[in-house]
Amino acid sequence: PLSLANVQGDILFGLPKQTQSFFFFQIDQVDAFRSNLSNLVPLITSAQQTQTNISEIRQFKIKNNIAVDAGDGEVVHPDVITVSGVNIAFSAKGLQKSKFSTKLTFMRIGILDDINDTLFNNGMKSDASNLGDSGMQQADGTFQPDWDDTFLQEIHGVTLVTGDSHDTVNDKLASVKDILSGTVTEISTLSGDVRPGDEAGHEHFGYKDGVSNPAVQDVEAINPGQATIDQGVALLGRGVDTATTRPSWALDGSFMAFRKLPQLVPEFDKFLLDTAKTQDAADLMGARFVGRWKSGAPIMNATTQDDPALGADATLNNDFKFVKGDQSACPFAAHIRKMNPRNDLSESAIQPHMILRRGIPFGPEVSDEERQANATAQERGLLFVCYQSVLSSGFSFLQQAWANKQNFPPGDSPTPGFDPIIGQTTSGDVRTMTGAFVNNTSQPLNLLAQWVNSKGGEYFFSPSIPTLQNVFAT
Ligand code: N7H
Repeated sequence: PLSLANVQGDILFGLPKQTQSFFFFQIDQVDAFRSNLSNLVPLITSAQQTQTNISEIRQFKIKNNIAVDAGDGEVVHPDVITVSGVNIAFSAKGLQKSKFSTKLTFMRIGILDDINDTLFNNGMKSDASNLGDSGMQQADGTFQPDWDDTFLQEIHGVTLVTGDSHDTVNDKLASVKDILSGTVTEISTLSGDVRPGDEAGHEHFGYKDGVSNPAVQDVEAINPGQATIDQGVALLGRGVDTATTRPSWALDGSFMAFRKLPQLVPEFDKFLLDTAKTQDAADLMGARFVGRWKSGAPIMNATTQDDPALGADATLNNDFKFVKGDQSACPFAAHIRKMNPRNDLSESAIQPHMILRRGIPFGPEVSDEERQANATAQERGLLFVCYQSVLSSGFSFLQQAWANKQNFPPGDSPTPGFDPIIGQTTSGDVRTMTGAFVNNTSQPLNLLAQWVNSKGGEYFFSPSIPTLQNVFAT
């Protein structure tokens, strides 16, 4: 049976965080790196430790009358409790470099150790054009995505450091760098922060995030309406994943998709107001884009206005289904309907595509100047992270086959169109959707712009702690 002590904490529960840094590195000295890794392993936060941390934070909040968070890794309020977390993950190039994978002979037991995930083996850059990222076809036939320099370089690994404050995270990150020093080169460190005050837990467009994540079978209690996924949808070598051939060291690991997703917030708000004319109508249209109001309340159960009590109640805020073939209450193309088409498809058809989301916002709050100019001057958005056992069923599938597909959910009339939040066109078509206008749901809306534009990322493998200790480290 699964032991929570073996799995890295971000996968199953989400490391608690007020702030988080992602330290992207290249491995220079393989043998020395592997030896230093053995000193890093004691710092790695397991799912068991994470579960304890989250329950301590919840107890503390209840005792002090602080609202308990319904979402993605408990948000730690600064100066309340000191907590930190460390996880580590490797790209395919990183594993090749350290001679574990892929299609290279596995050094210790002499088997061919292909981890058996083509998207992982090839890296995210090879997937960029399929995902619909903008970029240029090169003369040599390769696609050069319009990404930040960081992600155009060869990244071998990433260390995730989370905590209650910048001081905590910076101290912890300094220890990590110290342990790995001389064996890795830093490519870049990206940091994200929970938004301030009442916006805590909300992404930059203003919507509560981390409301809906599936529960993993036999790991978590579930709330009404929350899906339970087979352990093998999240973890390699478990449950349904045993059908795929994996090297033995892959057991209890998970693929982590990382994406840097800047968001054009004032532009998004201006589009809504220009299109809907009044602020109330703009708020409703925004909620119809997402499928939830800013509080997290699902529009299926709060059709005309936000209901903050509903948004905050974890026992109610996932307890809804869409009505197949009907977009009067929620557009077919709404982000949460595209990403989890409850009732549009059967439960068994959706389950293999479920992911565990662990992102964090980055960048400053929108300034008065940006608000007045309706134009972004400072980069902000989401450092998107999700875990799954098969990238071509999880992140990459959701982006390509559901968000970017105009006729998904299938069989609906009028055609749903693009996910207005994350849908991307691969052909340079204009993005349109139906269902945005509550009084005429068949009227198509030309979205005019794209407000989330990927600046890169990578596919990583987050190994089990025993594998880090006994196989990767020496
Ligand atoms: Fe999404 N947003 O603010 O609009 N997302 N998302 N996402 N997303 C969700 O249910 C957002 C992105 C999923 O089970 C909510 O937790 C933004 C990518 C999935 O009902 C909000 C960005 C992918 C769900 C947002 C972004 C997904 C989900 C509602 C990028 C995968 C759960 C809160 C900047 C390819 C669906 C919640 C369910 C929910 C937003 C990215 C997937 C508010 C701004 C790239 C599976």
